[in-house]
Amino acid sequence: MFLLSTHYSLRCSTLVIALSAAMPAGLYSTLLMAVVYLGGCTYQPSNEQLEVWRQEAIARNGEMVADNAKNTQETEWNLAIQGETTNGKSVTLNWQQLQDLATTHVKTTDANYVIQPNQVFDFQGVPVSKLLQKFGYQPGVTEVTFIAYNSYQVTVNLEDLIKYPIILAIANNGKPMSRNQGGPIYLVFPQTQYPHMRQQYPQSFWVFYVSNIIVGTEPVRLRVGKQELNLADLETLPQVTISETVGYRSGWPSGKVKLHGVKMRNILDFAKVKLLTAGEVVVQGKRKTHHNNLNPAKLTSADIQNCDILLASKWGDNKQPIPAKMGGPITLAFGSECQAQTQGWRWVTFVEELVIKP
Ligand SMILES: Nc1nc2c(c(=O)[nH]1)N[C@H]1C(S)=C(S)[C@@H](COP(=O)(O)O)O[C@H]1N2
Ligand SMILES: [Mo]
Repeated sequence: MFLLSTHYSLRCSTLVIALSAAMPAGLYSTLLMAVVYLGGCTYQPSNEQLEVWRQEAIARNGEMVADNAKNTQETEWNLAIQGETTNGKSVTLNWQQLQDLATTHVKTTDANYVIQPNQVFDFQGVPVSKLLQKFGYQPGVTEVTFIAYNSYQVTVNLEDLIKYPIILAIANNGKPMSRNQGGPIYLVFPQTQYPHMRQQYPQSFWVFYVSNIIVGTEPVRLRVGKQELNLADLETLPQVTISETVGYRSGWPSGKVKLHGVKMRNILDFAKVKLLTAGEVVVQGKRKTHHNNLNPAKLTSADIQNCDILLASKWGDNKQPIPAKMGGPITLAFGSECQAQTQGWRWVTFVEELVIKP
């Protein structure tokens, strides 16, 4: 169990929601603790506010319980390795293959176990270095991005992954890890053996339920219905630049950012997709990490005609490619003239496919 990280206790007003989101299950004990902790805050939320948070927490918890019920079987869990591997192809390791590779033990404290921060656990798993050796990496790759089932992502230096036994743990003290321990696959850093890792890779780097590993950044590739477009295809289309405050979850600067890409309607024209008035396009990111998407990016044919909806592949003043660290190579972006309509739409990262519902 991961209880009350210290930084949550500092953020009184967000405590209840933060805790409920933090815990895959066990809502009521969570709420109880949260309420106890609120006593120590200077700001006292009203009963109405608490009730709103409670309802939000219950809704969120219900979703997570439903998700867990769907996916508790470890035999269904696999790990995709994608991006700039030696042959550039993605591979998916199934649970059996992962188990066979998971022969390394790392004895370390757990950055997330704040009740007894000095307790040492015996984590067993696959060293990321072993995967990098097995599947290779292309020259110039400097980082690897780990993506979780809940869309959370972190990026780690390739050099550190090669140098240190940073592992994808699948067992703790001889037992598979449950969801509320971060299982079935938990990114673990050997911070007991290498204490400098505590500062470099604190709690936020310990990713629960890892589902994808991206070596460097994937090439630009977009499925549109049954077709596949590449960078050269997209470069034949009119290039558009917007300057917006982005809605991506992590890795982007705050304030206005320039995004460069092509308009959704031009992509559909290029792919000769004809949408009827009632037609829809669903913008699909990485499938596994899509499960908890509250606002699927479903675009209607009117949205696509009337709005500047972009698939971006470059950003900033010097038009740099969007790295995996920022959810690239392709992200969904909305121009502000559609702000009213785009409220609630999701700025999808790692866009892989446009699912057409003509
Ligand atoms: N899969 C996943 N791993 C994650 C997170 C997350 O939201 N999803 N949050 C990170 C952060 S910011 C922290 S502080 C620790 C503890 O998160 P928790 O308090 O949500 O349990 O887990 C890290 N690993
Ligand atoms: Mo965190």
